[in-house]
Amino acid sequence: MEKYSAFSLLKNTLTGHKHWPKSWRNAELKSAYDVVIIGGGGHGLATAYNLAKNHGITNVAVLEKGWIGGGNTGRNTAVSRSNYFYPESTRFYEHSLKLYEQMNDELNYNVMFSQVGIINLALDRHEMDIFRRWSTSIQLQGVDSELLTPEQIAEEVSILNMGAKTRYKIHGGFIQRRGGVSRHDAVAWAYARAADNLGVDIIQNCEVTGFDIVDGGIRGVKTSLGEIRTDKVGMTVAGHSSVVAAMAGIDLPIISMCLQAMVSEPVKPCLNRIVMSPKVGFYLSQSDRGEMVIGGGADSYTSYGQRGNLPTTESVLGAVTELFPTLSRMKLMRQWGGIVDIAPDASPIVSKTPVTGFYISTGWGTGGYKAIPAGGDTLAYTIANDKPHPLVEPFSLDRFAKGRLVDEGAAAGVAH
Ligand code: FAD
Ligand code: PYC
Repeated sequence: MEKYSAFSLLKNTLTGHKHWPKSWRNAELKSAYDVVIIGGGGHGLATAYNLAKNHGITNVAVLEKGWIGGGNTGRNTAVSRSNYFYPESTRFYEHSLKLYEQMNDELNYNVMFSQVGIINLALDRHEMDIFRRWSTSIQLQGVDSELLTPEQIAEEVSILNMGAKTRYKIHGGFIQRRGGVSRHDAVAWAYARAADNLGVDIIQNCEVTGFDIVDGGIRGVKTSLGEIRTDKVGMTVAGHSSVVAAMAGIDLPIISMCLQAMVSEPVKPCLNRIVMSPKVGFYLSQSDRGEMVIGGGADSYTSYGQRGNLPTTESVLGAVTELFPTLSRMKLMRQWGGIVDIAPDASPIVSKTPVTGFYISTGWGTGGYKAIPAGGDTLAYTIANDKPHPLVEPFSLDRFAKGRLVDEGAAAGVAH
C-alpha cells in the first residue's frame, strides 16, 4: 500500500493528479466466472469482498451498468443504526452496526463513521407510548437505547423549537447513541479496493440484459459486453430488482418508488445529532461540511423516475422549518432521488430463489445503506454454501408464501 505524505499530496495536486495509483484495476471481462454479482453498489461490492475473503472464492466479477456507487449507495443520507423492533431485524442490523464500527480497520480505509447518535422525536402522547415499548424491546435485545424527556431533548438539540406555541409539541423521544453517519462513497470505494486486492474483477459500464437458464439452473449471464458463463449469480441491484429478477422468470413482491433527499448551503456546526420524526416525516443531520442533510418519506406512488416530486420536497421542508425555524432562511443547494425497492413487510429479502444458482439481496427500501456490511457478509455465505446464513433465514423469499412476515414498517424510520 502506497504511503501518502504532505509532499506526495502537493506533487499530485500540482501535476494534475496524474500520478495517483489506481485504487482498483480496470479489469478485463473474462468469459467465465465462479460467481457473477450484478450491481456495483455497496451490497454487490461487499458481497464480492466477503466471497473472496471468507470463502476463498476469488474468481468473481461485479458487473455494474454505470459506475460503482452511482446507484443508491451514492445517493443516500448515510444513516446507520440498529434500533429495529423484532429480534430477527435487531440481530441482523446490530451485526451490521458492529461491522461499521470496525470498518476502517477491516478495510484500511477511513469511511468517517461518526457515531453522533440518532434521536426519534415523539410528537404526541400516543407516539411516546409506542417509543417506550420500542426502546424497551431494543434494550431487552441487548442494544443501546435511551428514552429522553422533552428537557433532555432540548439539551441534545438546541436548535429545536420547544416554545409554548409550536404546532408540534415535543413529548419526548429516544436515542440510540451508537447510531451515526459515514461517508457513503468511501464505503463503496473501500469495498471495491479490498475486493480488487483479493482478485475480484470490477467491470463498470456493463449492463446485464438476460440469463441463460437450463433445467431451472443458471448457466450464464447475457450482458452489454457479451455472454459470461457461470452457475452462480448474486443480484444486488436495489431499485431495479423486479426488472432483473423478471429476466430470470421471477416475479418479486416488490414495489419501486423514488426516495428523495436534499442539502442546504453550509453553516457553522449547530446540530450534532441525527433527528428524525416518523410522524411528520422528516429527518435531519449536519454534514462534516456544514450542510443540513434533509430527507423524508418516499414519494407516494410507484415510479422509476429518479428525481422526486415537488409536493414531497415541500412537505418535508415544511416539517423541518416548523420544528427548526432557525433553518427557514437557509438556501437549499441540491435535491436528488433514488429508486428504492420495498417489500410488503418493509424488511429485506436475502435469499435463494426457485432458479438454482440465482441468489438475491433486495427489499432494502429506504434503509439498506446501514445493511451493507452485514448484507455482503450474509449474501456471500448464502452463495458460497448454497444455504441461507442464519441471520437471513427469516428474510427468505418464501416467507411471503408461508405468511411469516417481519413487519418492520414502523421501525423503517421515516421513509417507508
Ligand atoms: P445500489 O447502490 O443502488 O446499487 C445497485 C447497482 O445496480 C446500481 O449501481 C445500478 O446501476 C446497478 N444495476 C441495476 N441494474 C443493473 C443491470 N441490469 N446490470 C448491471 N448493473 C445494474 N439507507 C440507510 O440505511 N440509511 C440512510 O440514511 C438512507 N438514506 C437514503 C436516502 C435516499 C435519498 C435514498 C434513495 C436511499 C437511502 N437509503 C438509506 C437506502 C440505501 O441507499 C439503499 O438501500 C442501499 O444503498 C442499497 O444498496 P445496493 O448496493 O443494494 O444498491
Ligand atoms: O433507515 O435510518 C434509515 C434512514 C434514514 C434516512 C433514510 N433511511
